[in-house]
Amino acid sequence: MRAQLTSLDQVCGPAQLPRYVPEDHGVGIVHFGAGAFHRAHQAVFTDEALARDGGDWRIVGVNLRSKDVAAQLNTQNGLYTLIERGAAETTARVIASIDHVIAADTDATLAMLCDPGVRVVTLTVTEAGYGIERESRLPDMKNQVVVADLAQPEKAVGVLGLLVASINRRRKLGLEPLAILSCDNLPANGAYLRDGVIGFARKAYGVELADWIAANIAFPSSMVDRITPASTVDTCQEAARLTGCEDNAAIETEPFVQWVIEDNFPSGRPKWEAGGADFVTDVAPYERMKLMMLNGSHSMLAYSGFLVGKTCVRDVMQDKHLSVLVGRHLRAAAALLEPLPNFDYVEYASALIDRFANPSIAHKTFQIADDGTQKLPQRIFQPAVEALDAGKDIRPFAFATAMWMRFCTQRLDDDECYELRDPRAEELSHAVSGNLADASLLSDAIHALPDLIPPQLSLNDCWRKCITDILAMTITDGCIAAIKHEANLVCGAQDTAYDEPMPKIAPKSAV
Ligand code: CS2
Repeated sequence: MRAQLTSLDQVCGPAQLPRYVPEDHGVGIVHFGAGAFHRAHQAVFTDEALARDGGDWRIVGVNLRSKDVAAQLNTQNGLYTLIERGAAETTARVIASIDHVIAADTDATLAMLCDPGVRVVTLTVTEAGYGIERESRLPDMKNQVVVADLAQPEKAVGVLGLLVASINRRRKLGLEPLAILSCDNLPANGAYLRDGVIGFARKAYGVELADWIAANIAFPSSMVDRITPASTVDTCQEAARLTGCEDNAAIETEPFVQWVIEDNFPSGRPKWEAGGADFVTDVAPYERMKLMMLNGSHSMLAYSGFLVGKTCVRDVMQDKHLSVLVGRHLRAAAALLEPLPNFDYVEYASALIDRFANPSIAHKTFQIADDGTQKLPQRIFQPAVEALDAGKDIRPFAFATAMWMRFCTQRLDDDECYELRDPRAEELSHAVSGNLADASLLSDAIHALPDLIPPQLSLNDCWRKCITDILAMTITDGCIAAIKHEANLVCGAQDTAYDEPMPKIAPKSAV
């Protein structure tokens, strides 16, 4: 029987070991949301920064609900195996940047956030995890956790409440100001979190603390990228092969990794450049590109792929019809982007296609399909509004939206049902019920949901007609037929014509 990974001395396999002694470094970062993505991304950049530049920058994770990851990592003294699966080879390294993880414990979280060594807070809590209203960027009073935390701010259990309670205490203790860095796929994630935190502080503690936060706490924006499927039994088996140890916290990811960060850290930061992070003055163009191209096409392919039985993104990319639609979506999104100096969207799109097709990464379409109401506004609806304004083709965005609506019916063509995992699932199910067989009624009901599809789209006849037509075809002829029909529109020919390689991507903005 293998020993469990609890110390670096036990590792006896090809996996690389950290090039520093973890115990020599103190904690400087608290991270909210220590799931697979964090372990494949920020923790790895920090590992590299510790190796190359040292410093007291180890991480304490905070998971607000789940206790599983904390239990796994804490048993292993924070150590875990990172498996990088390229199309041709697999490599592994043991990451030691996480000190420990706190699970669902307000006192321990506040104590850690008020540790004088902590100067940076990072977050990957998903689009749905902030409790901030999208439009107003104020605390979301429909969110039960936000409401409860506002009533008892010192007993907070949510992101905003814990951040504000700790800032209030740190201020009284005279500790260094924090930089709070959102790493979720949201537009202007820094400003979004800043407004939410300030709004919460104003309501819970009053205007003085709110003003102090506005003047002292930094909320840099950042764009993060690394395709990271949920770990499986295979992941742990592969980790065991590569480290000689049992590792219940192992994760697998692709070789590609990117982090673009606004450089605004009042009390210092790790040298994340060591891991390849780019520090820029304006993250917005990178964020738009990633949200609209990678995440937009991801959502489109996840809904349409799942509906026709494609379990993983790589399976979608093997499908000649769906891969044509991925190419179309990438071109349509790229055509909305301003040119970025020294950056080629055509190359970016080709690299995305290769990453999606990576045969070694089993990224589930059902996983990406989660939380559509939280993801589509920035990935699909906003680009659609921009396309309308610019007189460009809205069809790719309407197609993605129609496939999401069809997904919301929770019915495959053969009537098999599946779970709808979305914070607004109840509202969606209510909108869908009774309208399953009528595309027009179904689309009306979903368009009528508040704060979801922007009025520029819902009041536009052309948009509404595209959605109804596509949705109707999925209902009457089935999803496979609707996808084939759509791909034929792109290729302007019959089914067989696009055995050819995908047409070359040439967005206007890139040339
Ligand atoms: C995906 C993202 O699950 C999803 O919605 O689109 O998690 C995607 O894999 C990452 O943003 C890649 O960086």
